[in-house]
Amino acid sequence: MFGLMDQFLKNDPITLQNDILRHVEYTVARSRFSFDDFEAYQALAHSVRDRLIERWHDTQVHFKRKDPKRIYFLSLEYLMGRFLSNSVINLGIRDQYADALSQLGFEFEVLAEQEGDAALGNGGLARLSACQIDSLATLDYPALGYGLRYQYGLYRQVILDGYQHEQPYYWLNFGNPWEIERIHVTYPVKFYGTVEEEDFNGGKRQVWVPKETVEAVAYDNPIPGYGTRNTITLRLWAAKPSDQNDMESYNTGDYIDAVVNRRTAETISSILYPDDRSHQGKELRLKQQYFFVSASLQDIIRRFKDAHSNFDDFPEKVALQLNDTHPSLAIVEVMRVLIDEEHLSWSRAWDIVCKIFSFTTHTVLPEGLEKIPVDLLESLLPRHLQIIYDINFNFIEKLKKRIGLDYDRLSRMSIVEEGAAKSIRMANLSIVCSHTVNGVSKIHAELLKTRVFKDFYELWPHKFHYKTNGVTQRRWIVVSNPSLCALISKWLGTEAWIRNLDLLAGLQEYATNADLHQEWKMVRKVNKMRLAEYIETMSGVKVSVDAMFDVQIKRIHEYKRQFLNILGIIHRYDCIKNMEKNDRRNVVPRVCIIGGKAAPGYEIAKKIIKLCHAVAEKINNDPDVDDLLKLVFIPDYNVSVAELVIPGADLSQHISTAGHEASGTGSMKFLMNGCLLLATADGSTIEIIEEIGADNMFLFGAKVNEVPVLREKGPALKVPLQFARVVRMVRNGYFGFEDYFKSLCDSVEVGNDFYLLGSDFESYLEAQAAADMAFVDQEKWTQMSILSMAGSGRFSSDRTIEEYAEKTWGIEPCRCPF
Ligand code: 26M
Repeated sequence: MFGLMDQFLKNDPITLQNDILRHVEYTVARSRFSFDDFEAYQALAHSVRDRLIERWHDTQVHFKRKDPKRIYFLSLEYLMGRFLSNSVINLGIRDQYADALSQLGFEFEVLAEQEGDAALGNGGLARLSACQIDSLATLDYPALGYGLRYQYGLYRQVILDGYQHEQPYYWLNFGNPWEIERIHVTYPVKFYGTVEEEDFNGGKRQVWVPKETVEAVAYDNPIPGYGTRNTITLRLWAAKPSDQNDMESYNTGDYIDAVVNRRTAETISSILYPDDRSHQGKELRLKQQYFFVSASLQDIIRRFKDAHSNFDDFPEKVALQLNDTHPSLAIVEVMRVLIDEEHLSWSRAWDIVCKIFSFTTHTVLPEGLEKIPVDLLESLLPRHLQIIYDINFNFIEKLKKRIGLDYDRLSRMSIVEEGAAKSIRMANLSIVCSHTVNGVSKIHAELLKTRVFKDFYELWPHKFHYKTNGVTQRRWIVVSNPSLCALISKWLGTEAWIRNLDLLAGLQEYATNADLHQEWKMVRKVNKMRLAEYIETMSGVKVSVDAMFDVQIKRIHEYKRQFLNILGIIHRYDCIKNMEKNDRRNVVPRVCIIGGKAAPGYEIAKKIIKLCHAVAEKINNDPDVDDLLKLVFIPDYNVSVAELVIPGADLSQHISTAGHEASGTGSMKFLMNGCLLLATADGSTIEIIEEIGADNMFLFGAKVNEVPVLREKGPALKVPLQFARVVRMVRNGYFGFEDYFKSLCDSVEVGNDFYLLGSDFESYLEAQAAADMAFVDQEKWTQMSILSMAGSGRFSSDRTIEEYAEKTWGIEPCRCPF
């Protein structure tokens, strides 16, 4: 009997081989006697998919039977990267597959490289969603992630003559075996139209008469947990034309036009906005947000109504997490559905809304807060605008009673921003309607309370919390650094750390053990060789693995200060040039590696990329310098590039101007891999210092509280001579492109240097010198490296998710029996 079987699919090498060959023949439709690496990858992926689906079905049935309170994670961005390795590792069948493949004459690693990244997001926020989804599955939480299935992911970065160019990334070109199209899970999403008043129960009510309908189709991506049968869903929505739109044609021309117009529906989910800074008031972006919110909520409400008839139970069964303000229209949509469609009273609907939403913000800067122009909202979602006005009216009335007629404060806190162009402040809406507002690090929460949302904190101190970000060790150690993974398990005598990262602390006692040192250095060297090979293929630059690999990879931003890094490299170059030949022997050789994308419209960020190439050109071709200094830019930085670069890094830089990085998660990935950090006391670094101690890091720069004081000084700020000198070199055309770099140089001149590169420069160079000193003593360096890794336990997304589950969402694990 099928019903009594634990699982249909077996995982012995013979079954796996047969499965792969069957998929070559029938799914990929190639001959099982002749197929290439890509076709082998496709067949392999389908065979893994079958196993995922089996567990996924079991999990969904289990959740349905238990009917626990669920967490719905709403995010417009996910940077999932590749699925293959992560899936087979979480399923616990990587070695079996590797064996099966080798008997077929294929290497697992080689096939894994065939997969393109799922890059449906910009940067930190999007990768955080991906890490958190992995933790939700691993910890058995009844969770479901919702997102958009963009056809064009984050653009491909191509460098021509040192300039960034953006190319469309049509990632679905070769099919996507990791998703399951649910042609029957579709919902109509409506736009535009008018609001009419009609009689209802002896009174009046507002009804929205929309004008356009687009269909949302679900694509499910099964997300397996590690060490559990639980496999949860990441449900991504795609837009399709709807048959509900009127399409009466009177002649051929009308008919053709009508069909052509249908295709505009698909544009809604076609492209990811490639900016990680701000909202630009674009209609398509607003459409995406509402499309996402409406489809997800119809799905959530349908699931609730399947098992419940009274909406008062809704908060006992549903928690909705807003990943930044991008999905915050969900608040308004729940109000609209409950009032207009389910006919609840305003106050009952409001009661429910106030219990179900939690909001996490990922920005520090007030300028980064999302605003939606009222005229846009009025034309696209007229009923929603009314509801926002009503929410705001009630809020302001109550607020007046609390704080009196302090009009400045009232207008700062209002959800509606008055002015020439009226707009809706999405953060204010989210704070007013959520029960909890989370920051992403301790310092971030402090800044939210004292600066960004001070007025709200004073009103509702109980709402404000923080959950320090974390990353998943499954991807960032087990998948990306298998030899370190084996070493850790060997020395700890267990693999339990893969589900409980705190156990890494057990390695502290071996921090000076000579045997561990030797094995550790070996693992690191092999990873560096792999990275050196990649660098040579990508940029043609040969680098020595004996040099210190110094890495800065992240989105390019002024506040992240890649420019400071480059100016430091110019200084190092200048010093080597001006040295006696004999003294050069004392220089610690470095390979400086920079990678990251600039938003297409972000001029200064693009100039930083060009400068990096111009400086690299000069340094890498200077025989005086030789192996003492190399600079390489790694193009098209993404998740899978990170998986290759991080394990091979000796030193990594996290050097944002203090008070600007909400958290930062890259640093955690480096830390877990035994890379030392050169950093400012900003974001999560402050908590990393608490865990591993300042002695094991290279810290520099102004502290959060010093930054405003320094800015205050403006033109009177003292700037070191070396700084003026390196900026002048760029300005005077030492690296060419004088005119092009002028505005970049202007941005750090005295009086104009908002991100304080000048005033931090001296201590930056000191920290760099300290790193050189430490690197000379390889035993000391290795000890620091071990202690970095051993102290990284707190920065697992498992810990973050457990905190959210207990303190914010009020949910419990729901483990599917094996
Ligand atoms: C908004 C509107 C329109 C188009 C795009 C956006 C937008 C998209 C992404 C704005 C911001 C976006 O991301 C911000 C982000 O990635 N923040 C980072 O979040 C990380 C996870 O919490 C933190 O570690 C980083 O410090 C923070 O910069």
